[in-house]
Order: sequence, then structure tokens, then C-alpha cells
Amino acid sequence: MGTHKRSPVVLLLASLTFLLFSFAHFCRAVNDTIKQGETIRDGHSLKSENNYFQLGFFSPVNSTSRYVGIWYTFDQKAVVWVANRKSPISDRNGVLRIEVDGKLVLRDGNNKLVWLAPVTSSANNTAARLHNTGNFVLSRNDSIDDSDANTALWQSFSNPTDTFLPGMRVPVSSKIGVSNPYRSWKSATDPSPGNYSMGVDPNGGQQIVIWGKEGRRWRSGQWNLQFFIGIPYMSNNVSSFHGFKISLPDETGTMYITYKPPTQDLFRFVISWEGKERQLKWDDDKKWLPLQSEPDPDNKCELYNYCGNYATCDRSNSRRICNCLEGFKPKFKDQWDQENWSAGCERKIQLQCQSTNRTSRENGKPDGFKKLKCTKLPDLATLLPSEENTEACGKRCLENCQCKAYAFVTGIRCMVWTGDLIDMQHFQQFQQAGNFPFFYRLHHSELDGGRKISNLVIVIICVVVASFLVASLWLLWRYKKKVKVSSMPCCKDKDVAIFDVSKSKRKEFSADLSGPSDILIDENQDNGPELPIFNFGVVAAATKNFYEGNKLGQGGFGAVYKGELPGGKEIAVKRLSGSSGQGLEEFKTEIILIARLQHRNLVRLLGCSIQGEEKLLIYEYMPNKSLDNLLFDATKKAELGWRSRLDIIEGIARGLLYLHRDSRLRIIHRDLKASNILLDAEMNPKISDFGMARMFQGNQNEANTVRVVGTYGYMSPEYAMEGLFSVKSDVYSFGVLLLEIVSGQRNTTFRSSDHTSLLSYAWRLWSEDKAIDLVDPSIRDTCSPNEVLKCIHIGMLCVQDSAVHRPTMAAVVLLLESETPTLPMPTKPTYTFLRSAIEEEYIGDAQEIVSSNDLTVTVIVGR
Ligand SMILES: *[C@@H]1O[C@H](CO)[C@@H](O)[C@H](O)[C@H]1NC(C)=O
Ligand SMILES: *[C@@H]1O[C@H](CO)[C@@H](O)[C@H](O)[C@H]1NC(C)=O
Ligand SMILES: *[C@@H]1O[C@H](CO)[C@@H](O)[C@H](O)[C@H]1NC(C)=O
Ligand SMILES: *[C@@H]1O[C@H](CO)[C@@H](O)[C@H](O)[C@H]1NC(C)=O
Ligand SMILES: *[C@@H]1O[C@H](CO)[C@@H](O)[C@H](O)[C@H]1NC(C)=O
Ligand SMILES: *[C@@H]1O[C@H](CO)[C@@H](O)[C@H](O)[C@H]1NC(C)=O
Ligand SMILES: *[C@@H]1O[C@H](CO)[C@@H](O)[C@H](O)[C@H]1NC(C)=O
Ligand SMILES: CC(=O)N[C@H]1CO[C@H](CO)[C@@H](O)[C@@H]1O
Repeated sequence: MGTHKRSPVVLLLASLTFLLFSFAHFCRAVNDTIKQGETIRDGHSLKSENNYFQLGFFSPVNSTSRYVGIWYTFDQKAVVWVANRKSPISDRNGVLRIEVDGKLVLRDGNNKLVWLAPVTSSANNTAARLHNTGNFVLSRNDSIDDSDANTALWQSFSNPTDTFLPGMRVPVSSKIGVSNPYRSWKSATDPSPGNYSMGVDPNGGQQIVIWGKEGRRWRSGQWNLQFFIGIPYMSNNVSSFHGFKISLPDETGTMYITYKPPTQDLFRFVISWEGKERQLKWDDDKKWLPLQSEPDPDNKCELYNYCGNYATCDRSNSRRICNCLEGFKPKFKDQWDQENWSAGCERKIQLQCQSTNRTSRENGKPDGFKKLKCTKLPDLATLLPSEENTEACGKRCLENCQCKAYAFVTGIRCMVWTGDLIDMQHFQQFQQAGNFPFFYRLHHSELDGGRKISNLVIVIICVVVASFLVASLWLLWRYKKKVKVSSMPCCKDKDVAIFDVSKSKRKEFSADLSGPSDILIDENQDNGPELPIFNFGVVAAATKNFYEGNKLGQGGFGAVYKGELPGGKEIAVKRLSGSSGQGLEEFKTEIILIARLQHRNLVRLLGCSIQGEEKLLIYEYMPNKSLDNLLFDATKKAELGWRSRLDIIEGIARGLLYLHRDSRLRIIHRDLKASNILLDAEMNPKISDFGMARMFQGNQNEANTVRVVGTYGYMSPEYAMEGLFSVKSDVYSFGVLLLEIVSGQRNTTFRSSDHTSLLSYAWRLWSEDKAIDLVDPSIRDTCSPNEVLKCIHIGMLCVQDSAVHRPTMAAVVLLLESETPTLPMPTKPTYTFLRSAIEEEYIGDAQEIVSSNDLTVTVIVGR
């Protein structure tokens, strides 16, 4: 009886639960997804799963027209996308739906078609989902839950209106040509296409451009693989274009502009209806905070070609903002004097090569080039990627009378200008952006400099110089004993106290270079640093005579000491031990070549010092020491959050890529490990000790070597066992390092319960789909699982046994940067199993080697 009575209750409860469950499920599905046959009427909306974005009908301020759009749930006015921007609906009877043929359409109250999502391929059973990124994606309904938008039939991110959201990718290639997918609203109250658009122009180097009604209005300058060279302060995060990047080309030669915000906050980029490009950040005060806009409304120089042709714009020049290039004069003097700059400037003297007099054209002195620094390079360049250096680039330009100017920029290579020189800007401070010498063509008679200096000027200069000399002599005499050197050593010849080589000797020194290397160090060329030679005594004093307490570490090639130069500048000094097997001159050459490698992820070599057998290398000092100090320290490792670890991984990858591919020397590091990654004050990673192997062994490119330099645990199988090395050996070490950074464990001392090495442990977890367990417990809760898994996957690809199967660093950088790359399956790293077995065996009598995991081991391989 009792059971009989209870059963309807049980049944009711069960069905209620079932109903609730299916209702909840139904709600979630309805809320971010619309399926075939379903509709969204005016008044209803979809919400992304994370509740940031909402899709539905809206009216702009002071307007009654209805549009379908996407906005932030917490700020309905911040509309990021509009479907029917050109065709508003006048009443509230609009319906968005997926029809039986699979098309996503918007119809008005009379069932008239208002808007249709333009699909590239059609399918008859589709659904559309509003993703957490704000991307509205139409796909086949069996792939609707893919976060990967590759299966999309149509997506709002590929059809943007005026807003660039993180996660969007704009394709760039010369095949596509100029593309300007972003177009401003007509006014604050009207989303129809307005006067301004933004996009990229791939011609003559990729750059971001804002177009107005009459053509270009602003441009970023070309991308040099690190930043856009026309934006002042681009190296800092002050510009609103911070975070924009152009990816390396994929198989089809297409690159993508992507945007990764500087922080985790919500960001959006809008090309506003007034033609300003704004970066907006959602602030804690619940409002959008504009960070910077381009063109900067206060800076006329940012307006495209504001000063006209052959003129530079300089906002810091209080007398006049526009100035003709030297050798040029205003085209219309009276207009120019009235500050009507639009006509620009023209040549004072016609070029020799353009002369109509044949005799003088062929027999006269050829034209020359004048060098300009701190300049935003002109627009509309032609690239000559085959030219290797500044000299070759200049030669090509001189051969062609149409060529008006050239510049050589690492990452872009040779640029020449055959049209008018337009949109030039003088940067105020010496910034990274303006750090590219620019050469423009002039008649030789214009190059001699101040030809007609009046006597008065000469007299004034003489007097000033003389009094300056007297004053300096007096000052020198007065402070001689108190202050020996007050400033940091730089490449100038004045700091005699620090440099023990006189100017003439130094010239000799650089002249030595033209012999063994093919790189000429020309004093007039600013394309490379001169290497300061430090006085040995000064360096010894700076390190308190290599005092043990100042020792920062012991690397493979010598001990490193902290030092402080007179004047307070901190340095790190590497005291090279042992013989390099090279002559002194070869050694110097090598150092200079290495000093020319400059990248933000490489430690900078400031100079060297040589006295007898003693050889010192002077580096910038890194306050946060080396990565292993933080990463493997139980208490400090928590300071390294996932974001900084990812930044470190990416930075190392970029630095390594530069060594492998972008620098001229093609350096294989051969000893990449956590203790060789130094961290600066902002925790940016810098690779140290690069080029050492090369310095000690000459410069074979890919070869067998009799001497294996490397560290156990980071050595690739082919290198450790056969002494074979290539760029792929570095990729292997990078893979190990990456897994160490993710797991917070040292490869060499790692021992899991079943005595496997880190790599085999990682492989096991990975192949069992539990890779997340590898992640350092101190970051496991705060990291982004997708990113971590992607990294681990990349790491597994890098540590494959076969060098051929490992990706190149270029591919690694690309994979790290893509949101959802398609990754190949790695093969099992068997070598690591093998090796850990060997290590087990030796653990008894080879304790030293196993525990001194940080020591660089030099093994002589008999062959
Ligand atoms: C909307 O209309 C009001 C009143 O006419 C006006 O003050 C306001 O500036 C308008 N807003 C916009 C964005 O045009
Ligand atoms: C949907 O497409 C499939 C294959 O493309 C086709 O076989 C099927 O008949 C279509 N269904 C409808 C209802 O059109
Ligand atoms: C596809 O859509 C239909 C409704 O049109 C639905 O019944 C079915 O479950 C969907 N299939 C998948 C895999 O989502
Ligand atoms: C857009 O251009 C038109 C015609 O050139 C002009 O009348 C209008 O004021 C411009 N709009 C804006 C917002 O600048
Ligand atoms: C720039 O970066 C620094 C730290 O790197 C940060 O404190 C500052 O807020 C950033 N500025 C902007 C505008 O994002
Ligand atoms: C500036 O000069 C151009 C011709 O070079 C002329 O068309 C324009 O009207 C001038 N503008 C002003 C404000 O004088
Ligand atoms: C051409 O130039 C040469 C030397 O520069 C000069 O002697 C000769 O008179 C010129 N001829 C003409 C036609 O101007
Ligand atoms: C469009 C729609 O059906 N929205 C629903 C989303 O879910 C909430 C509750 O979770 C409902 O109140 C909305 O009606």
C-alpha cells in the first residue's frame, strides 16, 4: 500500500526534476544560440555564456529606428556590431531568424527581407551562436559548439562595423590588397557607413591606415616584425596601437593583424564617427576610459601629409611646425609664410641625373644622399627585399634616377621611394620608432653643408667654442680628483677615463673588422653599435676585484659578477674562463658581431674588456636575476602568475627566432636553459649567453662538433649522442624550458612517484588527456586552461626525438600567437625514457653530474 501511494509522488518529483533540467538546458541553449526555425523578435535577445555580450534589437540615442546589433550587457550604448546598418527597421516588428534553407535573415513586420548574412558556402541545417568574445557565428548545427571559428559559414568578426575586438583577425596580403573592413558610423545617432574607415595597406610594407573622405588621414608606419615604425612611443604601451601585431605569413602568404590587449580588462577599439581611432577600456568606475586616440587631436603632425610633400612636421618646433627638407624650398613662399602648408616644398637644385644637359648629366659629379634621423619614414615605399644591407640598398637607389630616397630597416629590409616624399614627421625624442636612418637624394652641391656662412657667424661660433673650452678645462681641473667619471659610458670618444683605447686606436680596431667579416663598420653609419672597450681596471674596481660576494652565478663560459660603474650604473660582468682557441682579433670580431645582435629579448652586451689572458664581457644588469631563481623556488614561484609565464615563454620564443632567423648571424644558442633566461625590472625575459658557443668554436652553421656544449636535461638527443646540432636542437631546449615554466619543475631533478623524467611524465599526462595536471599547482586555478594546454602541446611538439618533426621557432612563435591553432600530433619522446633510465643507473656513482644540473657540461665526444 505504502509503496503504491508513494509512487505517484516519486514520479511527479522525477518528472519535475526532469522538466527543470531540460528547462535549464533549454534556457541556456536559447540564450546564446539560435537554431533553425527559431526567431528572435524585437524585445528578445541572446546573451553570450559569460554574460558580457548581448545580441538583439536596439535604437541609437535620439533615434527611433531599430537595428540588430551586439552590445555589452552592462552598457547598452556600447554597440560593437550592427547587422542592418544601412537599412533600419522603422517599427518594432522586426524578426531575426534562421530559415529552413539555413540562412540567417532579418525581416521586418511585413516579412520583407532587410538583411541577410552573406555566407561563403551554404548548408541547410544551421545554427548561430553568440560566443564569449562577442563573435556571432553561423555554422552547421553539428559544429555549433566549436569554439574554433574555422567551421563558420559566416561570422560577425569577419564582417565588422566600427569596432575591433580582441580575437578578431584582419587578413593582410598583397593578393587581398588594401582592405578597410572597419567603417565609422555616420553620426552618433546613425550607424550607417560614415566618412572614415580603418584597415591595412600591405603595399610597401604592412601598415594600419585610417581613411577619410578624401583619402588617407593617418597611418601607423610599416610593421618591422616588432612594432609599427611610424608611431612614436610604440615601444611603450602609450600608443593606442599597443597590442596590435601582424602575424608571420601562413602557407598561403596571408598574415593577420591581431590584437592582444595589454591587460585582462575589457578593451574595444572604435573608429569613431569623427574619424578618431580610440582604444577604450572598461574601468572599475563602470565607464569606458579612453586611453589614447589616433590621430592625436592635439598633434597636427599626425594628420596625413599635413605639411605637404618634401617637408617634415615637427610639433616641438615653436617657430613653425612645418619645415622643408634641407635642399628644398617652399613651393609657394607667400602661402607657406601664411602657414598654408598644403602645397609643400620643391627642390632648390635639380638632380644631376635629371639634368637636361647631356654632357653635365653624364660627366658631372653624381648626386648624393643626405641622412636624416628621428623621422617617420615617408609613405608609399617600394620594397626591395633582395638587398641585404644599407649599402646595397643605397646603391640600388642611386642607379635609378627616379629613386628619391631609401632606408634599410631590419624586419622590412630595403625600402626605396620613387614618388614624392610625403607624410614625414620629425619625432621629438630619439625613440625606437624614429631610430631608422633615412637617406634622401640631393644634388651634390647641396650636400656640402653650410656653404655661405657669414663672417659674423664664424666669429660667434669661434667665441662660443673658445669660451666653452676654457670653461671645460677649468671644470676638468677643478673636479679631476673628486669625480672621475660621472656618466655612463657611451660610444662617444669623450669618456677617456673609461676607455683606454684612444680614438685612433679604436678606428684601427674597427678597421680590423673589414678583413675577417663581411660587415663593414662605418663610423658614419648608424646601423650598428660601436662596441665600447672598457678599461680593465675600471671594471675590476666596479666588481670590487671580482669579489666573491658580488658573484651572480657561474655559467658555462665563466663566472658572472655584479658591478657598479662610477656614476651608479649597474652592470653584469662575465669573466670568460679558459681559452677560446681564437686569436685576439678574431675574438674581438666575434664580440662585435654579437654586440650587434639587438633585440628586446636578448641581454644587451654593453662592451668588453681585454687585458692579456683576461677577457671580460660587460652586460646590462638584470635586477630580477635569472628565471630559475624564481621558477624553482617554492616560495617565490607563486609570484610568477600564468600571464607573466606566458609572456616569458613568448619573449624567449621571439628572442630565439631572432637568433635563428632574423639576425644576420644565424646563431644557434646551444645552451638554452632557465638559468640563461634573465628577467628585467618589468619581468621581460632576456636570453643571455647567446653566441658564446659560436665564439668559442667558430661559426659552423650546422655541423658536427667534437665538443658538446650544453646542459643535461636540455640537450636534444641528436646533439647529446652524436654531437649533431642545428637550430632544431635549440627548439628542443626551448620545449624543455617551456614545460618547466608551465610545471614549475626542473627537468633534471624532477622525480614523480614512478621515477620518470619531466618529459615522460608530461607525455603520459598529455596522452591520457590529463595535461592540466602538469600545470604548477600555484597557478593551476588562475591560468587559462586553453592557453596552458596549447603551450603544453607546443612543448610536446618541440621535444620530439626527431629533429625533422620539431617545428621551427618561426612556427612556434606563430602557434603561440594564434588563438586556436591547429596543432599536429606529437610523437612520443622516447629518448627521454631512455635517458632517464641511464641516469637512474648512474645515480650512484655520478651523483655530481646528476645533481649539478645547472652546470654546463662540456663533453668531449670521441670521434
Ligand atoms: C539627443 O537629443 C538631445 C536633445 O535634443 C541633445 O541634447 C543630445 O545632444 C542628443 N544626443 C546626441 C548624441 O545627439
Ligand atoms: C540538406 O542538404 C543535404 C545535403 O547537402 C541534402 O541531402 C538534403 O536533402 C537537404 N535537405 C533539405 C531539407 O533541403
Ligand atoms: C540540429 O538541429 C535540429 C533542429 O533543427 C535539432 O533537432 C538537432 O538536435 C540538431 N543537431 C545537433 C547535432 O545539434
Ligand atoms: C562626411 O562627409 C560629408 C561630405 O563630404 C560632410 O558633409 C559630412 O559633414 C562629413 N561627416 C563627418 C562626420 O565628418
Ligand atoms: C603601461 O605599462 C605600465 C607597466 O608596464 C602600466 O603601469 C601602465 O598602466 C600602462 N599604461 C597603459 C596606458 O596601459
Ligand atoms: C592654400 O593653398 C592652396 C593651393 O596651394 C589653395 O588652394 C588654398 O585655398 C589655400 N588655403 C588657404 C586657407 O589659403
Ligand atoms: C652643358 O654643361 C657643360 C658643363 O657642365 C657646359 O660646358 C655646357 O655649356 C652645357 N651645355 C648646354 C647646352 O647648356
Ligand atoms: C531570449 C530568451 O529566451 N531569454 C531567456 C534567457 O534566460 C533567462 C533566464 O535564465 C530568461 O528570463 C530569458 O527569457
